[in-house]
Amino acid sequence: MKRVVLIRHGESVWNKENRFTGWTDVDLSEKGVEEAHKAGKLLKKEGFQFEKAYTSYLKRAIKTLNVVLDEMDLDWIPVEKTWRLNEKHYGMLQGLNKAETAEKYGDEQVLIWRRSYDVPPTPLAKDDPRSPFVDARYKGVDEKDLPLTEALVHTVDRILPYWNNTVVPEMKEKYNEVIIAAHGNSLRGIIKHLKGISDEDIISLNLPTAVPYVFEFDDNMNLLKDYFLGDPEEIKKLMDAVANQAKKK
Ligand code: DG2
Repeated sequence: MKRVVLIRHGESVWNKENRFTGWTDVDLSEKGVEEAHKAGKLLKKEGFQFEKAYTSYLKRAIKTLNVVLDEMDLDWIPVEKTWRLNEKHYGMLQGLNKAETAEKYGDEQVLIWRRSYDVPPTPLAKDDPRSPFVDARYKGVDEKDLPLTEALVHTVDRILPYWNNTVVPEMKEKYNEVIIAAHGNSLRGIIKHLKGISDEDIISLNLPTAVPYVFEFDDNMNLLKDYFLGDPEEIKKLMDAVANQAKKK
């Protein structure tokens, strides 16, 4: 049996302030760091022994992963960072408060921007200071791959080549247990693919911060089952809170 654990980073400073983040590289809040410690302790208690970790180019995911691995005494394992695991690019919404945006444009429009499968927010200009085109970390990325906004479909399109050509072959060849530390929407994209969730049903999946989500596979990487680690009632409450973040006050 093979296991992949997906984990959204702990609460970020902008999650706390309820602002659209996307590719903005904000840090974890104090609570977010605590959540990462808690997740690491839980994974250790449950006996996970990761052999490799994958994460994004964004520090909220990287730092969460580091805390988790440290709690598990697994700081030494190989870690691969890729821009392909970055959060969905939120275009012109990046930096705006989610509830204020709902006041201005309405709950329904904001739900479309947050959760519709194929309607992206207005794109950033290429030379906007927030654009990946002016950020040194994306220098090695083919310009045609760099987004200025994304809907989930676009996020899935750039994650799947990484899942199919890197994670799956490495697991078939040499690893039984890996962890992927990433983001609410980039992980929703992977989950949609793994579970064959429809474009309509994916709208209602909301991932809480720093709750390990376990996927078990056979040796050929066919999915056997998936489950969250932790108290189901508590997790349900956290998921509902994420869903309600962008409603009018
Ligand atoms: C959040 C997700 O991403 O926000 O970009 O604002 O997981 O990196 O905190 P994360 C953002 P929603 O799509 O849930 O509004």
